[in-house]
Amino acid sequence: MSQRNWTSVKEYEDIKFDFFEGIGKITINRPRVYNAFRPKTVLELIDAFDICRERQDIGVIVLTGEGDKAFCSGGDQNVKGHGGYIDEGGVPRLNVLDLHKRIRSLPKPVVAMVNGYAIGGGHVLHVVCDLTIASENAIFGQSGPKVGSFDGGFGSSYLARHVGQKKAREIWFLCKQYSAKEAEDMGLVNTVVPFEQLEDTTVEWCKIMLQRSPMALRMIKRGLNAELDGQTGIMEMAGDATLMFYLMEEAQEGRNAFLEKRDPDFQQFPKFP
Ligand code: S0N
Repeated sequence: MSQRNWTSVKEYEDIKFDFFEGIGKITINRPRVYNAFRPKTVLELIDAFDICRERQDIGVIVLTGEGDKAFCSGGDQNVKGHGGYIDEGGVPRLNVLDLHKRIRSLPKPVVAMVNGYAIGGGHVLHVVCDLTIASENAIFGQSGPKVGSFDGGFGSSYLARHVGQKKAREIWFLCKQYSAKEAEDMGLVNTVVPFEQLEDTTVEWCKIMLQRSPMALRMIKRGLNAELDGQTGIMEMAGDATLMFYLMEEAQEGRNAFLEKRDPDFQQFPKFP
């Protein structure tokens, strides 16, 4: 395994957030509970993803779990109470849904680097990421109907887009666990590598994406999301079309004419077939 000088971006209690040559690496750091998340973990993850969105020097984000046992085992059963996962103020929350939305709308590729169990809500986390690179020891599965929860949102519908309706129902109804190879065969992960090569391969894939056009990657992610996200997906894609329009002289002519108190001259711009 190559050694990399990851530098810490920000200190948190439940996660680690590091940077290396264009890559933001976010690690759920609760190995004692197989990287299960509590509301605080999710708030920290949202904060780190928001920083990744803003930072110009971050082009790709990697999400992983600490250690060699688990990527994430879902919601922390120790803090599950009446109405959800209880935060430090005693309020029940399901704020992981806000994290799913963040990952989907972040206009940069997000790669799940799955280093062990991806179970329950931890499985959903890799499902919502753009790519999944798994180590050979990774194990995938939903556990909700066995442990008293379910995700009828992206965890079901988007999962079905990956593996098909029949397989998605099997995964949820039976709560079986699947090896990395089985997950690869059903289209749930992009590639499987030995554990020692997991980070090397992930960084290699990230570096390839960093060489690609960020706007093209952004628009592809928007297009693939829009198919499933209805009006919200169209809104995100249209927002980026507006961004590109603002970059064109044609839009600038409208603004300039307004500020200069004259009629705009749009006739100078081509009307493409
Ligand atoms: C991961 C499993 C299969 C590993 O089994 P194994 O190897 O036998 O290890 P264990 O001894 O069981 O575990 C090791 C230690 O880790 C603790 N631990 C593991 N998972 C959790 C957890 N989720 N919460 C708290 N602690 C956990 C164990 O207790 C053990 O600690 P010690 O040694 O001290 O006893 C196996 O551990 C397993 O099946 N884990 C539970 C998986 C689970 O139930 N996850 C929660 C599922 N539910 C959710 O994620 C909620 C989803 C949700 O809320 C949601 C709802 C709507 C929309 C979206 C979501 C969403 O989150 O996506």
